[in-house]
Amino acid sequence: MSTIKRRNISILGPTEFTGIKLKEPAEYAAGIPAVKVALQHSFKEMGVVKSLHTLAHMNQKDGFDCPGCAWPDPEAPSKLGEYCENGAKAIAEEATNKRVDKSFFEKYSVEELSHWSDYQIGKSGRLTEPMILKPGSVYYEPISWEEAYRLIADELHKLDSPDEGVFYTSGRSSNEAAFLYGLFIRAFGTNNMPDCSNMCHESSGVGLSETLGIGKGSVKLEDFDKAEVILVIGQNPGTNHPRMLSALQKCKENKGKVVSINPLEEAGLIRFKNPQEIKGVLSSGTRLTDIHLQVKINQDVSLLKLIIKKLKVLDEERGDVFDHKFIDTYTQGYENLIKDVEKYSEEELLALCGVEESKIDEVVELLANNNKIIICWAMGLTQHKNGVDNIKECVNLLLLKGSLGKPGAGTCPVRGHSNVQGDRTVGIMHHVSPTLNTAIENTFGFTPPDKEGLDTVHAIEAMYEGRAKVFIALGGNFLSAAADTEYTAEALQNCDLTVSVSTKLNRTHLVTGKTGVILPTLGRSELDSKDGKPRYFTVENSMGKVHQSKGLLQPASGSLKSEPEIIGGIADAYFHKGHVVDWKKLSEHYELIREKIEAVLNGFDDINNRSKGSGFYLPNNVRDLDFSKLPNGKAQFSVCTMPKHKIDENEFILMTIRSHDQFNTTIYGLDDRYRGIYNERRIVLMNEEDMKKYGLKKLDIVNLISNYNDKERKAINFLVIPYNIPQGNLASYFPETNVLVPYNHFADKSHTPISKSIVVKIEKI
Ligand SMILES: Nc1nc2c(c(=O)[nH]1)N[C@H]1C(S)=C(S)[C@@H](COP(=O)(O)OP(=O)(O)OC[C@H]3O[C@@H](n4cnc5c(=O)[nH]c(N)nc54)[C@H](O)[C@@H]3O)O[C@H]1N2
Ligand SMILES: Nc1nc2c(c(=O)[nH]1)N[C@H]1C(S)=C(S)[C@@H](COP(=O)(O)OP(=O)(O)OC[C@H]3O[C@@H](n4cnc5c(=O)[nH]c(N)nc54)[C@H](O)[C@@H]3O)O[C@H]1N2
Ligand SMILES: [Mo]
Repeated sequence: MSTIKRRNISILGPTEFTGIKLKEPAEYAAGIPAVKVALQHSFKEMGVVKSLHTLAHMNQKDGFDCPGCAWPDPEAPSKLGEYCENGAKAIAEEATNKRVDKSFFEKYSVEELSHWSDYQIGKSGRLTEPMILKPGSVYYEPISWEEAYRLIADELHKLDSPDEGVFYTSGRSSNEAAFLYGLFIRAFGTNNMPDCSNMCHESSGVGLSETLGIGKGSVKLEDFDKAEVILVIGQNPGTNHPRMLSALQKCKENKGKVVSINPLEEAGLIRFKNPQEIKGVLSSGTRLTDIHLQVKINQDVSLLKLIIKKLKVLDEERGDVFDHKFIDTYTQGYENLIKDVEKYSEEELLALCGVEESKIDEVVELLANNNKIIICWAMGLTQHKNGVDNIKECVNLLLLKGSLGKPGAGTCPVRGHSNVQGDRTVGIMHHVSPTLNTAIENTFGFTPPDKEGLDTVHAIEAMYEGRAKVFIALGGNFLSAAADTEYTAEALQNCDLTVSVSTKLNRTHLVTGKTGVILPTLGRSELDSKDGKPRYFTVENSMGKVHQSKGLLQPASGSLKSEPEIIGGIADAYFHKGHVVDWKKLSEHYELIREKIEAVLNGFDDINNRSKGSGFYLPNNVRDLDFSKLPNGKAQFSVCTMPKHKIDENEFILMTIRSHDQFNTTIYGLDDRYRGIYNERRIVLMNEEDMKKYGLKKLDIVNLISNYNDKERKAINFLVIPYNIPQGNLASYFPETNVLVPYNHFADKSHTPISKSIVVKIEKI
């Protein structure tokens, strides 16, 4: 161990309150307030002219893809602009006129900055030039690109094995950047490619692959127009995927029904006033949710088992409730599934899920009478110990109804980051794929490693234990996004070198290895050109469509480089030109990268031409009802486990969720407008009966404490807010509560941290 003094960094930042104001939760999403807030954020960060110019090009065919969520664009985007309030905030955050430059870093030490809140850190502006934090120093100083590449290459050469390197990816990187990054990491010799997906939809990927043979959803946007029933489970689209509300609205206009399954009655799912339609703004809007099932946290499997059980009874009476022809032709495991649901009594399932039976019966009736069914879900299902089984139980329901491979029906895991799905498709993956390795070897002439790599939770453990020493991140904010903040901080600080390729300053830049490097990169919205010629890159949306994205704004600084160029620079410095791949050439010519993507991966034929315009869909075996890669060539029914929580008398289950004013760890503002919470993030939502039971009043201050394997973790200073949430359940925001999530408790098979079901005690101050 070195003798260099550790920096005195505040890992969690300030815990003071910011001045809460409470109102009633909203009764509708979007409408005029959304337009107003979108423009307020945009004007504040970019000024009026730049705002209007920028927003007009977002999600248009010749423009750039929204850097927010991965919801697809309609074929004919609205003339009023195809973006939402939170997309406008995402772009305002990136296209801000504020700068974090050399003088900023001369003024503030990392120790000082670590006492700022994430909100203040994020609002400082865009990074402008490469910076280095030298061992023992507390001030970042400028470093040239060439020196930075050389330093990184030297540290990589010093490692005893390539497996001592960890290469993280967040989901905003383009297909071209991610492909090149994955290629370099494999050429370097490791599969240590943790990515944000490990903390996000990994449970969906595993659950869907094992049952249907593809880790992606099967629906297309137009299926929403045709669906008879849409179940939205464990997802808050009003905040996190606002453009999905227009798709739900279309379903409603076509007489479809929307069911939401959520411990909270999220305002965004109640009623929607479409800001892109005059009638949407002026009228009372469209009622979206027909039936809301207020399930207890992590009891979706018991609720779904109960629904399946009740459907079975009806099927015995009517004979046509399940699609027996579909079941016989395409599936395997029906008898086991039925045997499994018969093990449980209706009463016990009802008590576990905590939902009113009459409402469940209404949903059962809807499902019995219709078979164009879509199930949408997000983090409310994936971030639990039984996250994979949550997904598989949804697949069970769709298989019983034959609701796959037909218009208006299918699976819809709603992705998070705007290109998280694409990054995985083009090779960001810690598992070994023999097919991919062979294709890389045939195309490039080197042999990729065949040892399994580390995912996010195991990479943290390896860094903590000194088995990994260099951490490189292509985007993201690893410290604040990952579980167990203090443990993760220790892990990063144990590294010899941590490198972040970033657009904006965040806490991971402050909690570094002995040496820390920041490499500033172009954002989505910015003009990326080479020799005066604009370049474009491609992304894949939540529904498997690949299309181009072309920035147009003047870059935040003349010193920024694109992500592919940065990867090429590191690779070139590492290999000293002594490698079969011409990294520099490849990294500068995105059309060459695309040609290689086409050569290595299935479904990208003629990508250079087909990605222009509205793009093309990648192959999807579920759409074609082709299950040939699965056992016996059949889609698989699954017997799903029920969650087991050991909860003492005075313990609760806590879900860590997003407010309306954040994008993951980027805090846009301090309001959660739809939930009626203003100017404060340190809050915990609690049922009024529970408050009475524990003698708590509105705005009392409490600490939240988790205890796993005899290790107590504490998050301090939260204001109690009475809320319509099931008894025994709590909700609070991430990243503030990430300190409570134990790094070594995660979903079976997918290893996604249990961020939505943390057992906690409350301590009144
Ligand atoms: N504006 C904005 N957009 C975003 C993001 C953002 O932070 N801000 N993040 C992006 C990313 S990376 C992602 S992954 C997505 C996240 O999108 P969401 O998954 O919608 O985000 P969360 O806030 O985590 O919300 C989870 C929802 O699940 C519910 N829930 C929690 N536990 C359970 C449960 O056990 N059962 C059920 N049925 N419901 C439960 C919560 O009440 C909440 O409504 O959004 C993407 N889009
Ligand atoms: N407790 C709890 N923890 C969670 C979750 C939860 O629900 N609860 N959700 C999890 C989920 S779903 C996810 S996806 C992860 C998110 O984990 P991450 O993806 O690691 O985190 P973000 O906050 O999205 O990363 C934001 C940073 O990305 C950088 N950035 C933005 N745009 C670009 C770009 O174009 N290029 C580059 N190179 N950098 C860019 C900026 O510097 C910004 O500060 O968090 C997970 N953590
Ligand atoms: Mo995510």
